Amino acid sequence: MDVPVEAFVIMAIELCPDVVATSALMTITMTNQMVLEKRLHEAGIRNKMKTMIGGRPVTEAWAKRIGADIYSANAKDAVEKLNASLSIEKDDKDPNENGRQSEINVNEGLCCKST
Ligand code: B12
Repeated sequence: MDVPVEAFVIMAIELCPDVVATSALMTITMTNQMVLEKRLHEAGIRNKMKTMIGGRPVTEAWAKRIGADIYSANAKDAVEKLNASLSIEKDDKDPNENGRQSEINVNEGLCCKST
């Protein structure tokens, strides 16, 4: 089913997920991945999450061009890249800080709304 970009933005604000992943199976729907990047920036939450893109016509070059964090051509590679990306981020954190996941629990998913 085609999901409107705004639905991704609303859910991202609501849930503040670690990653927003989108699949585009057609060249004409790829542009929505670019719009999503822009809308997440406009909502002020782009730096709070990773974006990951994939789908038949999608390429690494497209990911670079639109500013998506992670591209993958298949599910296995996607999981590996995401795990690597998230664990690097966690390793970078202050060990005394519980990280965004705890923030989400404390704020019941409202962490993105507070900015
Ligand atoms: C099944 C299918 C349909 C089904 C979809 C059923 C459904 N509910 O999902 C139906 C019949 C509805 C359909 C309709 C249409 N389709 Co169609 N469809 C396909 C088909 C045969 C398979 C797609 C699929 O599901 N593959 C299985 C998945 C698992 O594989 P995958 O997409 O390659 O995904 C892998 C990777 O890309 C990656 N990946 C995918 N997504 C993501 C996301 C992330 C975040 C990551 C990291 C990785 C990742 O991981 C997956 C596993 O390795 C493709 C042809 C093809 N070979 O891709 C055409 C295809 C996508 N369809 C096409 C077209 C044109 C259409 C229609 C416009 C036809 C029409 N005129 O109505 C409509 C559009 C409907 C719409 N609004 O989207 C074209 C698109 C051409 C283009 N370049 O834009 C294709 C490529 C066929 C072709 N060669 O012409 N389609």
